[in-house]
Amino acid sequence: MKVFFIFPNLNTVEGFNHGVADLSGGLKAHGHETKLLNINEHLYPIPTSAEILKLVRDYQPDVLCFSVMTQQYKYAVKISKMIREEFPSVPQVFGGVHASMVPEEVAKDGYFDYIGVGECDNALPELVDKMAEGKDTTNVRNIWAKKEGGEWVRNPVGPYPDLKIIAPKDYEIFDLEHMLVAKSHWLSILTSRGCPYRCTYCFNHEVTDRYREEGGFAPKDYLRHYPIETIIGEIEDLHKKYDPISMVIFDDDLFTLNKQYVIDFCRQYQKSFVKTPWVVNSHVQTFTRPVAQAMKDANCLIAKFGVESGSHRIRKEVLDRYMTNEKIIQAFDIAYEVGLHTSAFLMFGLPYETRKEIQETIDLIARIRAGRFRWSIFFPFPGTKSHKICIDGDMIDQDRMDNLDNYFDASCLKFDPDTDLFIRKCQKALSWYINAKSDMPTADFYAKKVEEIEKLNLKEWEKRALTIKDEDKEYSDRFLKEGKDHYALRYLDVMAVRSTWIKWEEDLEKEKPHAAREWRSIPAPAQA
Ligand code: B12
Ligand code: SF4
Repeated sequence: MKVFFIFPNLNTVEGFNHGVADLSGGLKAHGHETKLLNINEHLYPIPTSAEILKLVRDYQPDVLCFSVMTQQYKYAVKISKMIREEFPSVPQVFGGVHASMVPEEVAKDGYFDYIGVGECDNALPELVDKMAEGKDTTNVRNIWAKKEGGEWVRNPVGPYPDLKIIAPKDYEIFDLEHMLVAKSHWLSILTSRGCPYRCTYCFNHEVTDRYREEGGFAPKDYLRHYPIETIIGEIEDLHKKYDPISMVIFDDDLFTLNKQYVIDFCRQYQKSFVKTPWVVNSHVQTFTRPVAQAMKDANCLIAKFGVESGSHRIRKEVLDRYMTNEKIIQAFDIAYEVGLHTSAFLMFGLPYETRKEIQETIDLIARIRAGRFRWSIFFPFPGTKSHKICIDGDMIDQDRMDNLDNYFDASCLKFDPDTDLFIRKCQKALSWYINAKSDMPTADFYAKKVEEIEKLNLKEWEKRALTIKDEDKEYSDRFLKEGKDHYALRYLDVMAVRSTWIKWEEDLEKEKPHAAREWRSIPAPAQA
């Protein structure tokens, strides 16, 4: 069978989709053929409707498979309807995070013929096999099937797929060469699936609840690692095929969860011919000194942490994140002691968050002196506990939510005007607020800038907001020349990077232009 994947991925990062790579690998192992339409403006011009239809016409698929996150749902539906008009008999399967979170809503909308719920590595090949053999397709675990008349058969999920035996990922379905160039030669890899925590804004608690309720599968079984040899093999193969790779980015929810796995992995990585620096998501609760040291010894460059909020109350009462500020500070200190650069993820505009509590986040980031930080404005993903918190508190401005296709631009929660304005200011100028609270030599300068913008009302701010990015660059260029430490916007509009790193990167570029793989030979700044 010919299976055509569509990955709508607009107005967001040009990410690799591990789910599609896994599913395509599984389908190929069952003898099927696959193709992907990866729609992302950073990678390719956005295809017109006519171009999408032509692609489908040229490929003549037997099945269409959509892999979709929540904020892409509306766009996916638009494409689905358009294809359906010309190809009414090609079955359409809808899967991905949105399907797993709110399958009932997708079923109610009724646009698709099948909905994949949860991890479909075994289910999708089984479904496509059955289609090929003309067998009954309404009894596949993890797959909801629409019968004639529109009624749905809701099959329960099957066991979590065993990562030790699933088919190899199909990296080739992506135009990886092209993607790597667009992503500064950063290669995404996944070494595990699952997370034991239950943060209210994340989809993991919903996944484990569904697997427990529908199949009796224990939450602990959600956590799985690929065998280390498999991952090292993948990384080595990809290095041989796609040269140069400047950084390996491990996309796992939580790379440092299993201490022994990390230590063993680091040992194996050191033995490999691949010496590329790497980046991981870590967790302050599981980031111990031996783990950090093993990572550093194996050429890890950046450890990223979800800090999210500096307010203990918000973390505990709204986010279900039970770490203390001391624990957060300790994790960052460990990273600096062993020489790792750090990155902190932050969120603001959280349910019931006050202006004072947002300020606590600013203070904490200034205190821990993260190497970089990236922020987002809270978005209540349907199906999560945080969404329920917002519904129960009547906090969602539905119009705003319906028109938001990302979680960077604005809040869709109803805040009082003062907090709302503060959120808007932080959205553009968070790094100025953090610089102002830091102990860096530029703190006074940024404190004056903050004072300036704090005086502006909404209308005045809307005008000033347009110049913040250029102003930030101007100040940063000046301070870089003067050798004065500060954070500046870099890479994204919602990321600020410490000037020690910016300077390091600039020096490297001067010294070894484009010799990305050589970067490792010059130690990166962990912390000034
Ligand atoms: C790795 C990762 C990334 C990577 C890679 C993204 C990717 N698409 O693979 C990067 C860094 C690029 C990324 C970016 C973003 N991410 Co992200 N990411 C993750 C993370 C940590 C793991 C995803 C993963 O690879 N899982 C393992 C694979 C195998 O699972 P999977 O992709 O879900 O695929 C399985 C099933 O969904 C299903 N399936 C998938 N597609 C299809 C299609 C069909 C037809 C069928 C039947 C089944 C099916 O079968 C697959 C195999 O088992 C998850 C959290 C998590 N634990 O999943 C967040 C998560 C998916 N990300 C999230 C978000 C919000 C984003 C961003 C929007 C963030 C941003 N603002 O930039 C962007 C969006 C980019 C994009 N559209 O891909 C949210 C999504 C929430 C939602 N309800 O939509 C999650 C769930 C985290 C959270 N907040 O809860 N992300
Ligand atoms: S620790 Fe990260 S991946 Fe795990 S539940 Fe919380 S937000 Fe999700």
